[in-house]
Amino acid sequence: MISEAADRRLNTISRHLIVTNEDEGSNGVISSSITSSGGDSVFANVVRAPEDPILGVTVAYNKDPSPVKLNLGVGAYRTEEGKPLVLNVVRKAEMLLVNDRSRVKEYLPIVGLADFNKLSAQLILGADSPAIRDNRVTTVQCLSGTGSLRVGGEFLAKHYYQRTIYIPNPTWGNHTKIFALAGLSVKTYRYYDPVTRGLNIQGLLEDLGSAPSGSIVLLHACAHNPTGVDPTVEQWEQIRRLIRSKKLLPFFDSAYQGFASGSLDGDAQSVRMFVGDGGECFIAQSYAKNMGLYGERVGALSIVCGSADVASRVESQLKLVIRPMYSNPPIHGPSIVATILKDRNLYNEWTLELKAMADRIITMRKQLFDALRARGTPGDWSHIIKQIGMFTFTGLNTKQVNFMTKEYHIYMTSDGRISMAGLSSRTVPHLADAIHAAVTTVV
Ligand code: KET
Repeated sequence: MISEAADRRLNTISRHLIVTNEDEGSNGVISSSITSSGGDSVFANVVRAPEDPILGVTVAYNKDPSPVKLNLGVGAYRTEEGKPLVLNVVRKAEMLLVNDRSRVKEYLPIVGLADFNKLSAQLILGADSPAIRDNRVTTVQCLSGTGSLRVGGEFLAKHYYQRTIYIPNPTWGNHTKIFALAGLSVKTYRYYDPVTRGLNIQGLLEDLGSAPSGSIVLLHACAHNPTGVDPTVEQWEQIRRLIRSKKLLPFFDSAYQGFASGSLDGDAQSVRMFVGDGGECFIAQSYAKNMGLYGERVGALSIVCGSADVASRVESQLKLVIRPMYSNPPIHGPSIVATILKDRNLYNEWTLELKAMADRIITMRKQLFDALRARGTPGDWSHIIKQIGMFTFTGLNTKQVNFMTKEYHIYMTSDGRISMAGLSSRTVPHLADAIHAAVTTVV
């Protein structure tokens, strides 16, 4: 017997998977979904799944033998030499950890490393946050941003009266899957206007204005993925007032703190506006990008509650979500983060390295924009320098993307998003040639 709740969950999931298959069918990197010979396996009926629309780009890239190939798919920072970067400050922290003989590899508590949790809440909310001072914030260490979103989603599906979450259109592709699998019903609100290549603030306010009271609203704290379009401070204030007056519940995804403006405090401003008004909210934090700890899977979920008593009861329930999922989180990554965040010198060193990454991305924007202008590529490309964060939402269509992959060995997601962090001065001309050819030959 399948319970009604489980049944509803399965329906949501299968409905979603059908949509995803259709969505991804046109992506050049997706493999066939028809099974070949099953032999006598009990799994003979398992259908081949499509590759992930973002991580699958790297799979296709790895298979390409071309020496000029370029991976602008996944949002992962590369140096001018095109190499992954381990921050100096991370290496220093790791040396300190390795040389400290008192460190052991025991299990962490279910909620993770206490120091890490406290410092993470301070990083996003500000060290002097009244919510932290009043013990109204519960923070649990999770498996990077994705795990934090999922734990938050599972908690909401179990303990919150409203099951609908509104996510921006478009958004990071994994949001839909994370929240649908957590048991929430996923709807979208208007966000991006392809004509102005800017924020559709009117549409956003209308859609959130007509959402049922209590609905959850997913907001990108900064550097919206994939559009690179963020609300201005005034627009954030409009959004905040609407969300509070309609009693909607904000859920921030903060995957790029420090990457948008180069300033950790500047990029936390949206979140701090919502916490400053005394209301409740969820925040999922990732250290993948801003500390370059991608594969260490370090992140945190903070829930800002109305009182200290509620916060401690919420935390007790978060433990019941986490324990049967992965028991307790890993120890190495959060130890690196805590070492850096609690030492003034290491912290300052981190901010400099972070700023250097953000600045290199901004330089790439300028270089690509100049290269297209120099080629006389038709169209207005000023959005390349206006957009914020790791990505440019180019406006190239799927056919043009496929053309660039086939003819120029440039790999990117089929929605026309390019990871600016994957570019270098050396590869900008190749990309500009490809974009020029795509827009002048493919409709
Ligand atoms: N939120 C957003 C908005 C986001 O772009 C990512 C990752 C995550 C959360 C999760 O990151 P984590 O590694 O779980 O901390 N985005 C890049 C990588 C990916 O798709 O997994 C990307 O968009 O390329």
